[in-house]
Amino acid sequence: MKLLLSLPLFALLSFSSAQAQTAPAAQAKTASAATAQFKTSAVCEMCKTRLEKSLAYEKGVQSAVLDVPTQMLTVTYRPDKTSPAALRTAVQKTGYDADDQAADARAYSRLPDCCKKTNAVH
Ligand SMILES: [Cu+2]
Repeated sequence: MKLLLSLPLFALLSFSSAQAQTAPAAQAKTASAATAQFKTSAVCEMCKTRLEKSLAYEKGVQSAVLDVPTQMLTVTYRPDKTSPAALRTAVQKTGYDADDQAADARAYSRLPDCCKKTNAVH
């Protein structure tokens, strides 16, 4: 999974750096994407929908996919528009833990009971 994700990313990165040497002006249009992964406290399909939607609205995010069984959120983003720290904060503000950072308490309190982190993944 990790290898499959990193291969196209590598191709994309080499493509844009090659382009940067020949046509710097074109680089902005084809800015490379980066990928970040966060371990979240998401437990169900509702969490998946909520998190993916929330991250999709974040500046610079190209895609966000949560794997419910592993609770891993994979975000593809534009490094010139956002950062892993900002994305982690977005996860927390949606009500979920992100790696070792605890969820925003108010957002977490608004989650339905089925989405509380005291539940096992279901
Ligand atoms: Cu849920």
